Amino acid sequence: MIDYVKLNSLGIKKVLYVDSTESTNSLAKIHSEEDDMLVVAGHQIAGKGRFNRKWVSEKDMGVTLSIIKSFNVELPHLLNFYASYIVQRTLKEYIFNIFGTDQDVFRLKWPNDILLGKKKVAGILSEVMRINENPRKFIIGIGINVNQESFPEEISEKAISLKMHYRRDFSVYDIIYNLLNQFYSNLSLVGQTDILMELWRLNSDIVGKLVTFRINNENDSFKGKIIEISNDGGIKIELSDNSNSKNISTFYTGEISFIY
Ligand code: BT5
Repeated sequence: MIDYVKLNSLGIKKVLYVDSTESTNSLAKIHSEEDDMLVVAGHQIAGKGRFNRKWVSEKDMGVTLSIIKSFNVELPHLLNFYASYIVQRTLKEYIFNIFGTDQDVFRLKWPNDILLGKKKVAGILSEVMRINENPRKFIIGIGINVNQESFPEEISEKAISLKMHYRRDFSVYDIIYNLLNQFYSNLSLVGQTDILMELWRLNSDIVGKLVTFRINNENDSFKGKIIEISNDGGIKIELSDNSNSKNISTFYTGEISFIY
């Protein structure tokens, strides 16, 4: 059960729990006048990913929540890096506290995926409500696969849950509490881009990797090597174009797939 008093003590002012909704981000938008409000669902029937993609989850088997919060930030997309770092740190520490080991299996993948081994265990969808105002109101949607035992065929190669990896159940509510505790305890990082991005890089281990890069939902893709994740969140890729000259491009949006 959600312990509202415990959540209040962290800084959350309001909590809305629903058994089922289309998407917690969509529900949170209706409440976007609120600040420090948490919207949690037992089930999402139309969970959203980026670029109109879907987030698939089974009822009560994972974390599906959105945090409504104002931030005074120059680069709104850095909130994605904050949220993904917080999710990875939560999972790492939560698992370490249970097993005393194994926390290195959680890694960050640009721009905002959390991997368990080579597969995705959590994702972030943060949306800005009024882009031209500052502080801006953000809706930070977080999905974590906890006790789900399988995924639909189209994503079974790339999705994983804690249960599929550790072969036991975990408490979704403990994870939600730990997540919000980390989220509210580390807010100073949002104003310290250099430190945030250094922590993000340290927990990502993607520099030097060979990848296929695709810009959003476009069909075109190309291969290259990751050179750097810069402090503004951009990814620098050296494109493999068969010429001897170095062709390095920076991208701020898109998707990478590792070539193993
Ligand atoms: C994301 O998008 O990873 C953002 C996911 C955010 C979900 C949360 S849940 C609470 C809140 N309310 C919402 O409606 N959304 C947020 P993206 O990087 O675009 O990845 C989406 C892709 O991941 C899909 O196209 C699938 O390939 C894959 N996918 C879908 N469901 C998945 C799952 N449960 N686990 C791992 N991968 C999944």
